[in-house]
Amino acid sequence: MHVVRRPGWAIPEREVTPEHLYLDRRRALGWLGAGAAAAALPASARANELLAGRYPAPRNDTYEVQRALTPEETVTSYNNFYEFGSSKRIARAARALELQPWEILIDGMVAEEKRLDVTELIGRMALEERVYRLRCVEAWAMTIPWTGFPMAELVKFAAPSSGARYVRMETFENPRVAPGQRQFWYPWPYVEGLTMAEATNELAFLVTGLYGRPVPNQNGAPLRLAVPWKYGFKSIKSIKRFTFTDERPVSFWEDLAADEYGFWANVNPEVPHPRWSQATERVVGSDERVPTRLFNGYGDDVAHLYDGMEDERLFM
Ligand SMILES: Nc1nc2c(c(=O)[nH]1)N[C@H]1C(S)=C(S)[C@@H](COP(=O)(O)O)O[C@H]1N2
Ligand SMILES: [Mo]
Repeated sequence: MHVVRRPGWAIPEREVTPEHLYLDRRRALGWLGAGAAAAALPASARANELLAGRYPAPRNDTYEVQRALTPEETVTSYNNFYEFGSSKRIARAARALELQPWEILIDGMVAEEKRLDVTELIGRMALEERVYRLRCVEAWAMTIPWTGFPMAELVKFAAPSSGARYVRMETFENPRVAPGQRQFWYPWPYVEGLTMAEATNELAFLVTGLYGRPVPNQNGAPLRLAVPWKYGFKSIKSIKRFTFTDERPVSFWEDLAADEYGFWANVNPEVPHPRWSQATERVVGSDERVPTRLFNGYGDDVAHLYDGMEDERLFM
């Protein structure tokens, strides 16, 4: 049982778009009972079918937010995924990503290196739904019902040694299917990292689904991160590898432009990006602009992680 707390950013569930609005639509799409037809589908669709039996997962109400849900159509058609291009309209290109097989490697400072298919990894985990806000460093925001499992469970499964201080995550690398990866001036593969304290904080979530079904390719299938108190670029998509290390990882964007995108990247309205203000954010799918919140509104859960770290560039 989850203890339901009501932190500052929480509101009663009825103020969030009611679940039945999208459950009904999903039923209307008839995706359930598609198992028999699965054999005729391409491999990527078949992998999704295998996992579809796990959905919808029970909602964990601890993480309600003060925003209406962003419409599913918007969440799945306005994306950042540079492997498939630098525009927001990469959903079609991302269909080329093959999800089966999808081997996950867990290595570095661990008791034993592990290689297993993502379906097996997800199969070991209890899935739940959480509604999180997503704040891109470009000053737009969404509110998304993710399905997944706490990153702390992945850490437990990995059994890192006591010397491990960071977890480094890496996206797939396959320029054959991802045209962006043919652009040699980017430091592929996409890399991100968290401290062990961040990775085991209860908010850090490994995403397998969205709106009650397997996460679509463009949103980071089959496994992506959601760390809602940080700018969106920290929430790495389509992860292949988790490496436990005592060295701070250099992330993709930090490697490209360290003055603009740092390791910590915690959301803060008072620390502007060098080229624009972070004071407000555009709510994608509406005409609204709203004030940005410190730690994207999740400070009660994470501010303590940064006590005594005033010398670090925590908000960029
Ligand atoms: N591998 C990979 N992960 C990525 C990105 C990317 O380009 N490649 N973009 C990041 C950025 S900048 C954001 S805002 C979010 C967007 O997630 P969404 O498209 O699901 O909203 O994914 C993040 N994860
Ligand atoms: Mo972003």
